[in-house]
Amino acid sequence: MENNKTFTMIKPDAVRNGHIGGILDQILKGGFKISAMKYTYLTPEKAGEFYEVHKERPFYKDLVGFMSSGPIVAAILEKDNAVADFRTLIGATDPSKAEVGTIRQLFAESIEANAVHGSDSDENAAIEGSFFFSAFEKF
Ligand code: DGI
Repeated sequence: MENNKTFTMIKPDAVRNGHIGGILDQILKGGFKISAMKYTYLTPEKAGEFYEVHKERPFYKDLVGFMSSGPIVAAILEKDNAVADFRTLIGATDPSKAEVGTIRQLFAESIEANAVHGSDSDENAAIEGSFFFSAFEKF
């Protein structure tokens, strides 16, 4: 499986707070190339499907509500070692624990409204990318 792609979303909090430009700037400065990108919206049904792996967790309902609360930016990013390097760039899930200078430390509000998503494996990066993009939308 290729290890040079990851999938990200700029979440509704970051879009609402005007951070699309700032986050894309950090992503590009971090050495990632944008292979696909769209400004879109997750319905509650689609958000529930995307986060299906968390459906037994206590925060699932709130997470689905939050992720469908406004527009998002979805993107496929390309770089060597993309999944691991992107998770380093975004920082810990809880922004109060994220390293200084990471995207979540700079732009996130809380553990739920944490500004960005980053895939956790090459396999999930491929699945998540295909959730949003068809073959002819990826470069
Ligand atoms: O891969 P991550 O996004 O860093 O984290 P994850 O896959 O463990 O969780 C997915 C999302 O679920 C995360 O970005 C925000 C939300 N989440 C995770 N843990 C908690 C949480 N939301 C709340 N309210 N409380 C949590 O403990």
